[in-house]
Amino acid sequence: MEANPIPVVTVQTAPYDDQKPGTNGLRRKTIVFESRRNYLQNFIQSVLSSIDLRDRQGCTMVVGSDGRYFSRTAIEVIVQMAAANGIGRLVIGQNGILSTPAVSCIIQKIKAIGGIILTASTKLGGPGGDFGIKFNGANGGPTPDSVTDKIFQISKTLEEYTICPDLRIDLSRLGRQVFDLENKFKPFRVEIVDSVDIYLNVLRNIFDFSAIKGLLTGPNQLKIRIDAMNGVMGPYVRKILCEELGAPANSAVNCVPLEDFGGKLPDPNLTYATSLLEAMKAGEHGFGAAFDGDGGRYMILGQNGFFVNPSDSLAIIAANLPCIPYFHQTGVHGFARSMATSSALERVGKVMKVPVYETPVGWKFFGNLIDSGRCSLCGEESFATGSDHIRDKDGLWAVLAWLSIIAARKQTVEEIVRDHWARFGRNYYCRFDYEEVEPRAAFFMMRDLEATITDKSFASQQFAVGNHFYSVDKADSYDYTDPVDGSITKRQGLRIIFSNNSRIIFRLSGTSSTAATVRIYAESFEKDPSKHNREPQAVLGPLIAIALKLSQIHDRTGRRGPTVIT
Ligand code: VG1
Repeated sequence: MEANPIPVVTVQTAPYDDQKPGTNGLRRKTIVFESRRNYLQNFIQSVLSSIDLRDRQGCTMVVGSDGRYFSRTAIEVIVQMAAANGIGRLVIGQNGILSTPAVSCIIQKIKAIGGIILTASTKLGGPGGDFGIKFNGANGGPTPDSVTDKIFQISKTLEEYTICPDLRIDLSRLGRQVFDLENKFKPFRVEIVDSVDIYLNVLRNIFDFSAIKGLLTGPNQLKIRIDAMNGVMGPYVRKILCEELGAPANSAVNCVPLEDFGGKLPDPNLTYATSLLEAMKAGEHGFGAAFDGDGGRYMILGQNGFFVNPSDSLAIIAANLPCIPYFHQTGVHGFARSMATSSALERVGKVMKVPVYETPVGWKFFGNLIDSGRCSLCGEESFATGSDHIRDKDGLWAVLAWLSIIAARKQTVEEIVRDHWARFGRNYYCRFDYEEVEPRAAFFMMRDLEATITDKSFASQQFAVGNHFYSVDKADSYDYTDPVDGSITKRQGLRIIFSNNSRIIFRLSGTSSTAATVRIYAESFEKDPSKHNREPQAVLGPLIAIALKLSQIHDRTGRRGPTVIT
């Protein structure tokens, strides 16, 4: 304990009008946090003030980061402000490192009031990159709009914040650090915890570790390659997959968390996880996976680089839940997917007689469904899957789910996927991203498109592209009513659903730090197994053509094509 109590000071500040959290937290260019006066402090004060004073006094919060540049500076400020604002205890990952699923898991385990995660997920790190702040609530999951709206309201009129500028902690030293504060009766405590242990213990009770170990060791071992992309997952991959489950040390690559992720985007898809793709194409490994910066998202590849579409991955895990011991205890109550995710999950739900919920994009919408016992498994097309074991997306959980399925079914990744298609049909799916679009151009394009598709005449519209015909079944701007608390979230994307089960969806991303990103999602269903071998983009070509024509996106944004296709 310090000899003299640490002073608590109040600092005058001026509010910002742009601190509205997006799909998951506040994301800005790092330079915005670094150079705009009190930009970080203002937002943290708004987050802390959003917690009712009675709940805040003496409570516990969790803090972690994906290790990106500026995280350490931000953690220091958060610690100083948490202390000054009456938080009793902070639990922080060693060296500031905690994956998003680990934070969610620790919040639940220790009954914390919430947690702050410093990450911009898949976005570039470093001084020229992005920085972000996610705020998860007492259930462990991303806070709903009611909370983020409150934070935004507070931030717009904020005039001061409180801080203990002299409080210093040692992020590297495991264990408890206690501080006496001026004018506070109770000491403020910080607990530095191992980044992996608590989360690992939860996974141990979910999966059959010995079955997975059997798969990864011995003469007939499955050779795996796991790419942590220099994000937060390195320590988790090493400890859990290598040390605990026996995968050889050289199966894990890029396992040192770097402040700039080695200059690459920690985005696990075919565009950015190219080194994994190349390695898998060599044919030596039977299973490959990559993670994003904060460990929520994952990509699965089979031998020779066979790609598992994330919407398919969700459906396949759903269909194979009995391979995971956890679900024998808890049962399977329901599934959920975001509206942009393919409807492959519905086909599984139908066969398993399990309800499937559709939500807007963003994990925060799954929270109520899971908390109320309606949902056991959920996911998004953006390479994210999770279950009711925690309240956030969990990339490593999904990888262990896949390994459990492989161990139980004794099939390759490709065989499992092809069997699934043969049984349920194949939902061809792809997403076009137009990044860094001029915001006004994107806004007006969406506004006009909304007018077009919600016009009465559109409902009877038919389209012919080559010899393909599509007639509109339903077109709307997607509004969501939460089945648990009845809250309504409006205008979450533009949907065109055709009578042959094909769909096109348009939406503006809520995670870009500058400019706008337009996403176009296309899906069509094919029952006939003899037609399951096609290239998704070829199959979806006619739908994409309709999408481009209706939106006029190329004319309106001055683009010739998308920046990324997944
Ligand atoms: C994207 C994804 C969405 C995901 C969100 C946060 O949002 O599409 O599925 O939940 O990122 O992901 P948007 O608004 O840009 O489409 V994460 O990995 O930062 O928690």
